[in-house]
Amino acid sequence: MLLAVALVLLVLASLAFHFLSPWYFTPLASNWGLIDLTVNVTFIVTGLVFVVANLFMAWCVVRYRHRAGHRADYDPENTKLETWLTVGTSIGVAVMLAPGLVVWGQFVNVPEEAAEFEAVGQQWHWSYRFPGEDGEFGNVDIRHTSPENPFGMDPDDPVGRDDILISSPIVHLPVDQPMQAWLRSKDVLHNFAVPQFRVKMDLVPGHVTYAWFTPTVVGEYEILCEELCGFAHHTMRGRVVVDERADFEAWLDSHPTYAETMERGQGDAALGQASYAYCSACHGRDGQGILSLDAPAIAGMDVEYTARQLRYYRDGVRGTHPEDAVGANMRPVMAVIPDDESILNVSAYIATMPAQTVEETIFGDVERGERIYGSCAACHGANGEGIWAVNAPALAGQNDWYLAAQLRNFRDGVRGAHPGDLYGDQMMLMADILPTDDHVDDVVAYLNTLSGGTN
Ligand code: HEC
Ligand code: HEC
Ligand SMILES: [Cu+2]
Repeated sequence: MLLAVALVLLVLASLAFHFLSPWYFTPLASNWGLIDLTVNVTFIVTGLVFVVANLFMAWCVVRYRHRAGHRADYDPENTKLETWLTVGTSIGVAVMLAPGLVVWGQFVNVPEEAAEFEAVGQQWHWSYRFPGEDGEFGNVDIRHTSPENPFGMDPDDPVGRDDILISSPIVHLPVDQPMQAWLRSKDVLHNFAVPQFRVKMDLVPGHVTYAWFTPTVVGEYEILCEELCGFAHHTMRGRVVVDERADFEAWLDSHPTYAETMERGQGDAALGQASYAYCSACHGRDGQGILSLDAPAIAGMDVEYTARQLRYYRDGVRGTHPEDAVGANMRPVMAVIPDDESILNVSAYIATMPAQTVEETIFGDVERGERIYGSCAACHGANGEGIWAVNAPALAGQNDWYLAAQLRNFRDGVRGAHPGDLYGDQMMLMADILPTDDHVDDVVAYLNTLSGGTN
């Protein structure tokens, strides 16, 4: 009797959860309403079977409970019942699968009028490419990939010269325009998914896959990497902004073509040296950092990373959180190097400065720190040397008090939460494994032991 009551309660609770749960579809923002239909059909068919089977079981438990003097019938063959069950099950399965096959047919057949773009996945970052004026993509090959050529563009292919390269994880798309997304991975399996579009497709290294959709609602949506296998894919977030056509075109025009990125160069260290005189007041003549001013070591820092941080300070992405009094120090500095070119020049100079030895000020449980750092090494390198391919800076050789302050900042959302902070989510999500200041000190104490060398 108790079992029967439990079964009925199970059914009621499941139904209540299904209808009252706050975890439901996000509002639809693409043409793929049919995907919702197939999911709903599956819910209805499996839901009916679930309710009927459990209530039937509850009824049997009561109706055929043990009673003295009663014996069960033995009925191993019942053709009528078996036919009935087989036909019923087949219809149920067919109803569930048939709409899916029809929708899949549409999902893999891209309409003629679709425009194209490419989404490139890498650990743990999205970037995008548009075909440019000729409407055709240039050749790419992983063998051409380098810090100067992150898309792996073939330098000898004239078709690729006008390709437009978007190295940020934020992409804009025009509303009501069917889009074919070509999906390319630079390293491991990834998965491109925009919940509001109901679109989801794997990126497979060595292949180019695709998905298509028509964004129907202007707005901003998150791109998720829904790859389960592997490390840190949940930190791989991008954003798609659906614009009116004119806004989209203005956005696209503001990005460089491949030919333009080649001409831009890597900054002039000699010119940058002149502006460094100003920086030395806080960061030290040799870029070793000065504790009393909270200014970190910067000598030898990677050009791309330095330039990105300087643009962040300039654009208010970093150093503007109300609790970031220390970061605010860098905001007025940017008046001295306001444009991208002078930022690149001073960054190029900083990269040429020999790394300095820094003093230890934080002592913690180095062994525990080493265990924690196991989760960081995939991005920052086993020796804390930094890995340009995943945009993670060197940590070894940095002042420990500065590292600890930054980790607390990421943990508390003081750094990284600004929507323009391209990799902030990654570090905010990673800082979850450093819940207390002791964890922070331990991992920083371990970083003090690392050489930073690449071997
Ligand atoms: C008034 C003192 C001061 C001056 C002048 C100054 N900085 Fe800074 N800088 C700081 C402080 C303090 C921080 C740490 C900010 C934070 O916590 O976000 C910092 C952070 C930085 C960072 C971020 C480092 C990292 O690892 O993320 C860079 C890059 C940087 N400064 C470059 C420069 C350059 C280039 C100049 C000269 C054009 C300069 N700074 C001038 C005080 C200064
Ligand atoms: C998924 C890759 C990834 C993982 C894992 C990761 N980081 Fe980072 N980390 C980054 C990236 C990318 C940046 C640069 C952020 C930016 O450009 O603003 C960064 C920045 C940092 C900074 C700021 C450095 C500076 O000079 O200001 C610190 C400190 C840091 N990470 C420590 C850690 C620690 C400790 C762990 C492990 C608990 C960790 N990271 C795990 C990707 C990662
Ligand atoms: Cu991924």
